[in-house]
This record gives sequence, C-alpha cells and structure tokens, in this order.
Amino acid sequence: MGDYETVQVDWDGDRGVGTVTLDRPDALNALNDQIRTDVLAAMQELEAHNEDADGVALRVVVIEGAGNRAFSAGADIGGFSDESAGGSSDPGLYQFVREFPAPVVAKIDGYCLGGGFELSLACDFRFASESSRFGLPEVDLGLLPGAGAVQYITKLAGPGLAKEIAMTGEHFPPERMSDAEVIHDVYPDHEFDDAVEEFVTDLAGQAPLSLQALKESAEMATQTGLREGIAHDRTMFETLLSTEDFEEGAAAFNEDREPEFQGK
Ligand code: CO8
Repeated sequence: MGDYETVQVDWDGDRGVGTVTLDRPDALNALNDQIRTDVLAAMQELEAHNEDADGVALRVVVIEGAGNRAFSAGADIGGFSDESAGGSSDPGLYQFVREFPAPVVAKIDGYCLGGGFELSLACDFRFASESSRFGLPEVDLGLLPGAGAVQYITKLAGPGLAKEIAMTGEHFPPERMSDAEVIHDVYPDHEFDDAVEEFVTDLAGQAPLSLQALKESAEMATQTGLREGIAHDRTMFETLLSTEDFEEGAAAFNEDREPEFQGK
C-alpha cells in the first residue's frame, strides 16, 4: 500500500478488508487538509483492488484513529483560516465515504468530536468503546457542524437529541448515542477489538453486490420519496436475480452450507 503522511492503510486480501487509520495522534487525529486528502486517496487505492479481481475484492473498509485517545477531535482548529472551515476538499470526503461502494465501518475509541463525529456519520456503521466520548463543539467556536451532523442525527434520533448535542457542545457517553441509535453498539474496552473484528468478518462474507445495492437503497430512503425508493429496490432485486452470487446463495441454501460470494 502507498505511503501517506497522515494515514496508515492496511489491506487484508483474504477477507477483503481495508483499514484506514487516521494517524495524527499528537493532535488527537484532527482533520486537516492533508489527512482529508490522504483518506480519500487511501480509500481509492483500496478500491483499486477491484480492478484486477474476478468479482469484488474490497468487501469492507474500517476507519479508525491512531493512539488510544481519539477517533478524531474534529477539524483542525489551526486550519480554520482556510476559505471554508476545514478546507476545500472537505465536503468531497464526507460525500465520498457516504457513496463509497463498499460498506464503511467507523471504529471509535476515544474522542469523536465535530468533523470527526461527522466523518463517522458518513460511515455505514459506528461502533464505540465504552471510554469514547461524542460531541459537536462547533457552537463553542461560534460555528455549526458544517458536514450535516444535525441533519443526520435528526434523521437517526430526532431533533431533540440533535439540538442537545449541537447546542450544548458537551461531550456525551457512547451509551447515550447507542440508546438513541446514533451509533450501532458500544462495547467494554477489553472486548472492543474482538467485537468489531467479528462484525467486520461477518459483513465481509456477505454478498458484495447486495451490500452495494443496499447501501444505495438506504441512502435513497433518506433522500427521495417512497415510490422512487421502492422502484429502485425492485430494479436492483431483478438485477441481483441474474448474478452468479444469487446462484451461489441458492445452491448453498439447498446444500446446507455457507455461501462463498464472489461479487459477480
Ligand atoms: N484541532 C487541532 N488540534 C487539536 C484539536 C483540534 N480539533 N483537538 C485537540 N488538538 C490538539 C491540542 O491542541 C493538543 O495539542 P498540543 O499537545 O500540541 O497542545 C493535543 O491535541 C491534545 O489535546 P489537549 O491537550 O487539548 O487534550 P485534552 O485532553 O486536554 O482535551 C479535547 C481533549 C477535549 C478533545 C480538547 O483537545 C478539545 O476540546 N479539542 C477541540 C475539539 C473541537 O473543538 N473540535 C471541533 C472542531 S470544529 C469542527 O470539527 C468543524 C467541522 C466542520 C466540517 C466542515 C465541512 C465543510
């Protein structure tokens, strides 16, 4: 994998799992322009494994933070003199993660604040260790979360919690986030790595073309009307019926064995 200034990238070809580690631990993995550019490039590099594959090679991407203090403490406050808060590539990164063809899992251990929280909200799954803390401190800077956190938290948990987090700027424990379904689950620190690993391994074994279509479908459900969303799902259902993976899934069911999906 390529060398990046501010992220580490790992590729587990057996499971098809790529890991992107935000690697500015001294600044609590705060997001400056360089780290945003590096995350984008690292994910594109992981996606390029599909080009030589017979099917879909990249099944899941995990984003995590280096060190044990933070997933990310948000936009780099030192970079705020840029013309847009957090730099010009910023909306591109959030959108890129949201539309990325493989599922993306945010593995949150420590502070998950501001733009870091928003990055996790762009991911498909959010898991946190019990010592994590969530917050939107932009209000303390005279700003608001610029990458849609209030919109997304409102859709996930309602306006009450979205306003509480964004208007107080306080740090919230992960249990509060999981009770409100803003994150998927919270684990004791000593179980955290294994629990996320198990989830990711299971997800990586699911039919990749189904996962891509499901990701699109869920995104559509937040953006479009019901009729349009159902029409999309119907079309995708018919497309998936003609894949080799459907043949494999049906054969595995009939033979009472685990399917081995290729993504074709
Ligand atoms: N930016 C830059 N550096 C940071 C950041 C940050 N966001 N957060 C922490 N650091 C640095 C500190 O400056 C410190 O560096 P140094 O050791 O060189 O002094 C180091 O990380 C450790 O931090 P602390 O000493 O402060 O550690 P504490 O344990 O005392 O406190 C906190 C930890 C509570 C996380 C504290 O660091 C803090 O409050 N940080 C700022 C959090 C914040 O306000 N984040 C939101 C930024 S705004 C935002 O994210 C907007 C997103 C907009 C997206 C726009 C899309 C278009």
